[in-house]
Formats: sequence, structure tokens, C-alpha cells
Amino acid sequence: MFTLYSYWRSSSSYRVRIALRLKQAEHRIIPIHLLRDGGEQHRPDYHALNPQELVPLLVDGEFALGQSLAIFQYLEARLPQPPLVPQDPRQAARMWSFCQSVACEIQPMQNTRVLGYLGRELGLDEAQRGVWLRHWLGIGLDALEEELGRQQPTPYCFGETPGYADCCLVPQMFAAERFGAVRSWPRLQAIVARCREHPAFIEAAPERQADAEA
Ligand SMILES: N[C@@H](CCC(=O)N[C@@H](CS)C(=O)NCC(=O)O)C(=O)O
Repeated sequence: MFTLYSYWRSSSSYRVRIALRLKQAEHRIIPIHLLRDGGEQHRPDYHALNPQELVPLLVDGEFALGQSLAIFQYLEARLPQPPLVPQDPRQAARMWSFCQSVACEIQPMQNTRVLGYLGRELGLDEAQRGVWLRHWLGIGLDALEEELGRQQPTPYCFGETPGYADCCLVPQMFAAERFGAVRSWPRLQAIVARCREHPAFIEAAPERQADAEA
């Protein structure tokens, strides 16, 4: 039985919630509220588990692991079925490149502490932060749309069944909608629409979480 520390609206947590469901892994979710009381991720008991003070955090017995892409790799090794990585090495590498693009290039710009710093330390108001954020989300998702457009269309990002790229894409599009950064990305949007009909994606959605707020 895995334990996942998660926040309902955190796109990185959402990635792992989807993956756990695709793997049909038995798990429980412990919510960490990223805003309440200055952020529960900074509580000493959580810091003891995860010095990075970020969600998600996966715990498997005595083993605790942060960073969603590392968690994907661990899940793949721990629970190989169903595989969420393409068999072809080049497609697999492309899939990890796609995941890193979301996790390392796009999502960090929208992170709570980054936006908080822009406001508190650099004095940007909400409108200015929105312009900044929409700029980065737009550039990042435009590139992914173009990349996927260069390969044969498949129902999901890299094949006939959902994989880790889809686990990254759906939460990132949720964030783009939340921050008003949506443009026309026909390929990405078609994949997201398909994913949103899949039970694993439905159950992992932010609004379905026990800690969801109106
Ligand atoms: N690269 C990390 C990103 C984790 C991350 O940024 N988590 C955010 C929520 S999506 C967080 O915990 N933020 C807390 C904060 O900003 O203080 C991953 O892929 O897991």
C-alpha cells in the first residue's frame, strides 16, 4: 500500500494520482494544504519526510520519494504492468523528453512559491504575474503541440494507451485553463479530451479529491 502526499490543485500531485490509478496501485492520499497556515508543506513533520517541502511525495513502507518523474520511474520498476512507457527506445526517450518539458520547463513557472516570490519580493501585482505566467505556459505548450504534430497521430501522446506523458499533459492543461493561458492546441486538446473520459483520469481529477475546495 502506497501513501501519496498530495494537494488537490497541485498539477505535480495530479500527475502521480493519475499514474497510481493507471497502475491500479493500492494507495491512500494524505492532503497537504499548500496555502493554509503559511503552507503545510513547511510543517516540521512534513519537512522531516521531504526536505524539498513540495508535493507530491510517495511513501512505500520506509521509502519516501519526491519529484513526480522519479516517482514514475519507481512505479514503473515496482509495478511493471500495465507499462506506461512505450517499448520502442526512441519513443520512450521522446516520452520522457515530453514529461521533462512539462515538469522542468513549464510547471515550475506556475509553482506557488515562484509566483509568491514574484509578488512579495519583486512587487508584481496579480495582473503582471498573469502576463508572465501566460507567456511561459504558452511557449511551453506551443512547443509540445508542434512536437506531437510531427509524429503519426495516436489516441494518446505516445501510443494507443495512456502513459506518463498523458499523466503530465492533462494536469498541465488543467493549469493552463486555471491561469487563463489556453490557446489553440488541437492535438493536445484532442488527447486531453480523450483522457478526461478515462476512469483513471476522472478519479484523479482535482475536483474529485477529498481536499478539493469550491
Ligand atoms: N518538480 C517537482 C515539482 C513539485 C512542485 O512544484 N510541487 C508544488 C505543487 S505543484 C509544490 O509543492 N509547491 C509548494 C510551494 O510552492 O511551496 C515534481 O515534479 O514533483
